[in-house]
Amino acid sequence: MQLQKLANAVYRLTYFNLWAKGPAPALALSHSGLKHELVYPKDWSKEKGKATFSKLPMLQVEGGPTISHELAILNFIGRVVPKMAGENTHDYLVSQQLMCESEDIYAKLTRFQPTTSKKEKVTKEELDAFWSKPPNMMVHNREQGLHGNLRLLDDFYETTSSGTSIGECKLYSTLHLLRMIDGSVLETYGFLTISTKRHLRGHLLGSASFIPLCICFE
Ligand SMILES: N[C@@H](CCC(=O)N[C@@H](CS)C(=O)NCC(=O)O)C(=O)O
Repeated sequence: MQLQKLANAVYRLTYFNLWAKGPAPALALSHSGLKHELVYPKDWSKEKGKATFSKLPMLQVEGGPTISHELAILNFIGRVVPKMAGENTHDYLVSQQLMCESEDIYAKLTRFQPTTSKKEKVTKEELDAFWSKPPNMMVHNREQGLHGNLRLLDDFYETTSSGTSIGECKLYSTLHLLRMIDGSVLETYGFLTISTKRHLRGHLLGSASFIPLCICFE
């Protein structure tokens, strides 16, 4: 399918009623201007076997491809709508790096943080250490805990000219996820707090609010 056709196609994003890996693509679709709808799976136990890679989120293009994996979906939206990827090299690189650092945080949450369906993943001491601050920035990044990533993001201090690139959609989705677990998590981070307030209170949450999403990590 040619890019011109993709730009005019209708998109369907399927994801669970959870604030986890669906919101960033939903935000990106919303900012992209692409025609789209957001749906929950009707009966996941029946649909799982048919879904590419057997998981969600999944983006279907009417008359075109189906894409799995959150980051692949975000990058695809950036390919169809170049302003979402970042139109100059600076914006592209900022967007990609914010997206990848945010995914690092998500991966750590998956490892440590209890979810509604899986309560105990690590010991209480390990979970406390994961949330403790200030982080020791001299140890291997997998041992730094959550605040190691937040410190690095805050120091990175870069945005794209639009502020709503795919990387920023992933970043704000991730920061909001953290704030759903602990409302004070960003208190000591000037840049992240300002950016989050500006973007989450404004159009980002507003545009995603038509699909209700529950807490996933507790
Ligand atoms: N690498 C994938 C991971 C997706 C994933 O783990 N999806 C979970 C929900 S967050 C899922 O579909 N779980 C239901 C299942 O596996 O049956 C991505 O980044 O999109």
